[in-house]
Amino acid sequence: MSETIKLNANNLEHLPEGVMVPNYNRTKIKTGIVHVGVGNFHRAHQAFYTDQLLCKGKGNWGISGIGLLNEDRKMYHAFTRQDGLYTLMVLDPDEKLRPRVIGSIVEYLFAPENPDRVIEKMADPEVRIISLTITEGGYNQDPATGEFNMSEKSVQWDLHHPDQPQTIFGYLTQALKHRRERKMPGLTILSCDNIQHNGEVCKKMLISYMKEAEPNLVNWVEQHISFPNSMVDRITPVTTPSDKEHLKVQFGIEDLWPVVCEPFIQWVIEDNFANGRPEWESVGVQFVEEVDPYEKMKIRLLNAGHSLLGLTGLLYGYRTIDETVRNPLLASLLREFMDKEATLVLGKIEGIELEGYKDNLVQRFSNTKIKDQVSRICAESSAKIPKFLLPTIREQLDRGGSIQFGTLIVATWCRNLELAGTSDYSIEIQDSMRNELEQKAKASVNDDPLSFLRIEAIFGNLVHYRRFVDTYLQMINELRRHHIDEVISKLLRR
Ligand code: CS2
Repeated sequence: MSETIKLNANNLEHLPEGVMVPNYNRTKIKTGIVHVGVGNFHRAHQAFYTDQLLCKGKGNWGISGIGLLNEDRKMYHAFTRQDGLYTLMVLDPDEKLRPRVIGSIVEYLFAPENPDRVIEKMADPEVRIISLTITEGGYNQDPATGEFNMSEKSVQWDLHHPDQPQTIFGYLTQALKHRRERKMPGLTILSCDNIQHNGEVCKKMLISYMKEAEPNLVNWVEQHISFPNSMVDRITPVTTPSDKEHLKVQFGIEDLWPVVCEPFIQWVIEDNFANGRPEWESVGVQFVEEVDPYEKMKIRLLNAGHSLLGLTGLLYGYRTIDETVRNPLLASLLREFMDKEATLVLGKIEGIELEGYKDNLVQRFSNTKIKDQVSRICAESSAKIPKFLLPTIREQLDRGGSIQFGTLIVATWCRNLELAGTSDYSIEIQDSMRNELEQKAKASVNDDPLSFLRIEAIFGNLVHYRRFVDTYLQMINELRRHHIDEVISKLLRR
């Protein structure tokens, strides 16, 4: 294709045939939803569901996107240049690609530039839902105690500078304070992160912050704000230059930041909305009374399965998840972990046939078009492992069940950190706890064999469980002596 078109509102009607575009008048759409943390995942998931709803003419719920962090400046730039539009490319191995331009994010505010505008937006009477994808670490929960980490630097900043907050808790507190003072109705705060009981965790963290910052507000929040739990699912890799090139060459669209994702999509939400909600069920969202079993299943199988493939895959030198799962040893390891450990602590889930769910997961991981990055999966493992994996190990320890596959994941994580920075290892660990992780992992080689497991903020009291410690020591020693391939083969033969 020789001519290319820059994506923006004026050019929408000039896009080539075969590209789906919003069929609604975006200038007339109200922002009933404020969404904090507009990354690729939100753009492939909630914004897509909402776009479908707007296309069906069902309700007037647009999204006002918020970038809270300095790192969101690049997204701000893309949204400003493209009037909030972007292209979603759903990559199905069996179907022809049909890009879709998403229009549901009708506004984007960059908080560091204008905190007041963001607070006012959240307090706007038009806004009835504030949804969040702020990552597992964004809730500032101490994994060892489950409590809010009040000593965190930006939390301390917010307590002393309530008008110029940096954290989500500071923003929500100011906005809700305005809503109460202005005698406005409450709203729903909808967490969409991979945390079990995400709504409850979000509420607990916010209330803990408020008890320090605005104790008088707590009662009002308890009465007027709802925090539904939800389970969200769609694998969405980091956008690569070749994704942009693909869109440009095949479809003639110049998009600063398109999103690619897999065909699978699921959103299960507890139907508990304080001030109305979109009719998302008409585009496939499931509203249920109890989300817990779905969340648990997804986090303990898919997310933990991802960490298993990612952390072992790094030791092989694989770059993408489809590569890892094509290795028959890793595919068997994944299945054994799911069947012999994770599944045993799930219980029954209504309407779900677990064997089929697991088969489907393996298929999703194998999608060769997705090229989901091992580096994405392993990033911020310090926030993921305590939520995705350690609860399974704990529950299996309590019931006297197998822990060897889960423990291998922990040992593999430590082994990667030991190797980081050495000449045999070219990967850079991306983790906000990186220094401490690397230091403790390296110290475990010669000084204190348990120094890694003694990181209490991650492992809590697991280091006091004899069976876990013995299994871990055996695995880490094997990983130091043998290639990962040998270690896994031996484990699978046991
Ligand atoms: C991944 C998730 O970040 C991770 O480790 O497991 O981003 C995963 O791809 C999504 O939760 C899929 O819904």
